[in-house]
Amino acid sequence: MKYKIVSDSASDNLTLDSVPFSSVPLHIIVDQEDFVDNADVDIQKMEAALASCKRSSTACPGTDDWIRAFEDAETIFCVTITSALSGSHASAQAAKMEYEEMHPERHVYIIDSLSTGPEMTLIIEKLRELIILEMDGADIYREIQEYTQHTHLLFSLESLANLARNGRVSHAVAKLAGILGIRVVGQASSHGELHILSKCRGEQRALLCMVKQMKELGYTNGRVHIAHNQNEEAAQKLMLQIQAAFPVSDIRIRQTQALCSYYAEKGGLLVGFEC
Ligand code: X90
Repeated sequence: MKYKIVSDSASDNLTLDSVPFSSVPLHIIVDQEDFVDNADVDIQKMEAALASCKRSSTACPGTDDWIRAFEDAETIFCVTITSALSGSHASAQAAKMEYEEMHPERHVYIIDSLSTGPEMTLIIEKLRELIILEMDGADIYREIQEYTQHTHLLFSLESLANLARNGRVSHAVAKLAGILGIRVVGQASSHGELHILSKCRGEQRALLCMVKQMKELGYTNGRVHIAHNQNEEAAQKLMLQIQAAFPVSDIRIRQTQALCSYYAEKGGLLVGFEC
C-alpha cells in the first residue's frame, strides 16, 4: 500500500471509495459508558443516555490508535479535527514522530483542518483526487495547504450546552442559544475556533443567514457538504436554498457521526463548502 488517508471520526466518514482509508474514533463518555465513534456506535442509545446522565465528556484518539490506522502505508495523509478544540492533532503529531522513527523511509503528513465534519470531508475528498492523479506526496501536501485556504465551515446550533460543559466555548457564549427557538449561526474561524456570527429567531431565518454568509465568504459554485443531527428536513431546505441562490450541482447531505452529534446537538446543522 503506497498512499493512505486517515482521519479522526469528527470528519463523519467511516469509509471512502477508491483510496485506502481509515477513520480513527473519538470517544463520547456518558456517565460510565464509553461510546466509541466507529461503525458500531449506537447514536440513538447515546442520545438516550445523554438525556438523563450526570456527566458527559469526550476524548480524542491516543497515539497508538493513530499508529494502528497508519498500518503499513508508505505515505499517509492524516486529517484531524481543529487543534484549537481537541487534542487529536497533538496525538496524531506524536504518532507521526513514532511511526517515522520506526520506518524512516515512510512519511506522515498531518493536516490540521482547523474545522470539523463537512469541511474535513472536503479535504479528504480533495486528497483522494490528488492521490488518484498519482502526484508526489510533498506536492499533494502543498496543494492541500492551498486548498484549505478556500474551504469554510458554517454551523447553525440550537444548543451550545455540550460545547460549554466541556470548555469549548464560554458559558456566556452558550447562553446566546439558551432561549427556545433561537439558533446561533457561526463559522470555524481561521484559527479553528467557534466564531459566532449571529443569533436567529427560527430555523428559516438561520438558513437564510447561512446562505447570506456563504455569499459573503465568496462562495460561487464549488462543492458543498451538509451534515445534520436528526434534522434531515432542515438540511434539505438548506440544499434547496443554496441551489436557488447559486448555480451549484454538487451538494451532499449526511447525518453526523457520534462526535459531531454530541457537540452539534439535536437539530444542529454544519455546512462545508469550497470557494
Ligand atoms: O478531543 C475531544 O475530546 C474532542 C473535542 C471536540 C470539540 C469540538 C467539536 C465540534 C463539533 C460543533 C459545531 C461546529 C464548531 C466548529 C468549530 C471549528 C461540531
